Amino acid sequence: MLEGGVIAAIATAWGESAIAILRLSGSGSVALADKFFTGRRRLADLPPRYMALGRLVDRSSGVESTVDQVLVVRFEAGSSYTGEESLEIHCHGGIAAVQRCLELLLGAGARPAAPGEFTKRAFLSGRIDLTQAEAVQSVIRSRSDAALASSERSLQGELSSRLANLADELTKKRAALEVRLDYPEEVDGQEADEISGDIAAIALIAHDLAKRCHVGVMLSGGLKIAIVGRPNVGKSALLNALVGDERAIVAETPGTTRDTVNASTIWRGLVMEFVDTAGIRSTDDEIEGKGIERTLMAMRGADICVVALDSSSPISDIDREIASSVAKPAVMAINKSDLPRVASDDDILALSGLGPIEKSVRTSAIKSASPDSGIDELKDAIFGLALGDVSIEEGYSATERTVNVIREAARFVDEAGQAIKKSAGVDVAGSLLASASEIISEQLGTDATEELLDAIFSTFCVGK
Ligand SMILES: Nc1nc2c(ncn2[C@@H]2O[C@H](COP(=O)(O)OP(=O)(O)O)[C@@H](O)[C@H]2O)c(=O)[nH]1
Ligand SMILES: [Mg+2]
Repeated sequence: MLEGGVIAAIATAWGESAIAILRLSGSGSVALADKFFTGRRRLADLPPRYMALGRLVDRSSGVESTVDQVLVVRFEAGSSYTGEESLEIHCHGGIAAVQRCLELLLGAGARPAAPGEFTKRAFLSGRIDLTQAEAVQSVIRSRSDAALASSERSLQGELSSRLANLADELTKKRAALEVRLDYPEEVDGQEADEISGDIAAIALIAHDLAKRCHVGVMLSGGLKIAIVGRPNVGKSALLNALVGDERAIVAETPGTTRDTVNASTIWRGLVMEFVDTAGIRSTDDEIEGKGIERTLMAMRGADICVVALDSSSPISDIDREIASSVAKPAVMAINKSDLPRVASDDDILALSGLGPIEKSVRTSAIKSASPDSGIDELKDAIFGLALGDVSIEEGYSATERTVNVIREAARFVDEAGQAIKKSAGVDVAGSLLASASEIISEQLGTDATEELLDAIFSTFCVGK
């Protein structure tokens, strides 16, 4: 539960910097800061959104001592980030000055803000909805221009208005079905077709939105890609080539990569995090055995796999075993394309039928500097697989939770359509649409429970 009162926190990152900013929010913030502020006028007399230069002074020992020279700006209730009376104090950066300033404020009755509490207050006062609150977090976490753009789209309310539009459509359709219930005669074939057509259109909106948000999740969280394959096919060399850096040890002796190595690169705005894994091989060497466990684990944690092959040697049973154990959408890297080809096309083709391998690219990891190394094509293939038919400009930053909510809503709508088709009745369809609209409303925050709010805001940093 949120308590009221004045909350205070450092809003900038910890460490040496030119300035640091403290935030105060809640009724009484200005009076509280005025106890320590010495300037040409009192903060209470300062026009809102104007900065005043002054000092924060500590008088607790009976002698006045300057804690730091500061710039202060105050915001009035109704026109601040939180919607409450609030204040920002800009002091010198580093650790001591900002920490002392914070201690002064806490000593005078301000409470240390909980993680995300400023944004939570902004939500509770109706300044932003839940989707926008989550977007604040993804703006902060953005690591690429594309990630930032998708976060800004969500923050500006584009995603919220699409969700609201979806909720609207659901309500309208439900109302129409309820009217239909007042006429108890059976739904005839033509009418059923019409209703299920309308429902299918709503389902399409929901599925499209879920896909766009999934792209947003990948944009902000990065795409995890496990490079798997038998020893010596060039997985470590591929990792180095993909990120353009010597991150993993490349060696001629099979089985040298015994740990997993992570490295990332940004490709067309998408952060790609590659995990190089130990080669999968039937072995009784215990250390390598652990490496294999890690491979399977890396594959589990990955969004996408790169299945690496060595085209200069015949396809083996281990290659086939690996291909059939792939459980994520995968791209095949037919590596060592600079060497004479030994693996037969038929054997390679047969591999892609064993697992969810959707594309294949010929690569030469050791010729990564050359334009025909296939490395960029490999990244493009991964990019295409991740985004599907959604373009990066259509992504909406969102959390995994949001994507699941929208997917669940889409499933309810799908089921409603099926209910109509199977003549299970308009009442069944109506209640399925009601379930869909309920969870969308919760997502928008109109019905959010305290548990949900806590789960969301506790992931924020303090001061946000
Ligand atoms: N000719 C050629 N050699 C490669 C290529 N990729 C990797 N290698 C070599 O294959 C050996 C094994 O590479 P490495 O990346 O350690 O394989 P890993 O065990 O799958 O990680 C090393 O000697 C690499 O130099 C390639 O594209 N072409
Ligand atoms: Mg290796």
